[in-house]
Amino acid sequence: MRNLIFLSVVLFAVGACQQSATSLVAVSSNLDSYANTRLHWGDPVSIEMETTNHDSIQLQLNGKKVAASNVTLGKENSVLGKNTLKLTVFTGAENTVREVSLLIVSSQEPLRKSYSIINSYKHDANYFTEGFYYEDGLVYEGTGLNGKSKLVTYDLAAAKVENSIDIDAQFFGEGIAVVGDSIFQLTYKAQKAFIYNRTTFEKVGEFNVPFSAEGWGLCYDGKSLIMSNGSHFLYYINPKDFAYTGSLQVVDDKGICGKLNELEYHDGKIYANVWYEKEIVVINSQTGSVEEVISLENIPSKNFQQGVANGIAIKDENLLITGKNWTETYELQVNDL
Ligand SMILES: [Ca+2]
Repeated sequence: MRNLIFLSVVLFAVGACQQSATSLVAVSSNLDSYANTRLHWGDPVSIEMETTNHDSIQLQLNGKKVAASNVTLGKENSVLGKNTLKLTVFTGAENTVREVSLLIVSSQEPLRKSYSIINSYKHDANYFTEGFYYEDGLVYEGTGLNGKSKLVTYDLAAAKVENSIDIDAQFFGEGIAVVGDSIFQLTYKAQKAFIYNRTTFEKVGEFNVPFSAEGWGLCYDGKSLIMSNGSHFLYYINPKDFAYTGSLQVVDDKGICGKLNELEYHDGKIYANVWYEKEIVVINSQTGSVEEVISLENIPSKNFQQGVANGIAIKDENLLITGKNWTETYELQVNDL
């Protein structure tokens, strides 16, 4: 929030305000003119309105009452992405409501990051990659498709499987996240997630995703599980009690950034591949702004003929990228990862 936004309401009380409260109230405003506008933090928003015969008016931004004029908007009362501005005109027992969705986009074009491919490793082409994580020489991978879904860990360099567990055929495995001694694994449409002991792969629990959504990607920021569902929303879940704790909308300078898929968290940033795009977006985990883009155009195109780049992991200060049924995993040295 660099500048103040003043929301000014110009109220023209046309006609006799002392008329009977049962009279129909007429409201016209410029609210709708903001429906198809890309706004930025710092832009002035000025609502002009005319009414007849009203008692009072109220403006709410994202459900919170704001002053009718000279209101300072900030991160505390608006978000990047879609916001709801609601105008209510009270006349006696009658309420007239006007509502508009305000789209606030990022003010800066994402930086396009350069990188070098410094290594490649064998990736099992049977793996329909849905979740991907790396630590201490080991890859943890969750795979999808009914009847083929599994959780597997293997040595990255030797491609030697250390542990593997098949998922019941009724479930389609999705994103995974490592939380301490546990591995969490989402499923696609069942709204169910499984928890495994990280060392033994023994299943130690499961829970229902606390809202109605498909499960796509999953990562962990040290406090919350972060889940994607193919939209531009990321959803936060407490891994201790499985409660929904909030969401983040992802936008760039042009608009919402949807089709977010596999996720990885690193150092305040969320890395996500965009379904069927050859790019990784790097998201500010506080604001949802896409600040950087890593194009995967330099990765041999044969891989994308097999499937989407649905495996993102951090290896030290490098990025590991693989995809559904790819034969290789690539290590990318990215400038300032
Ligand atoms: Ca990942």
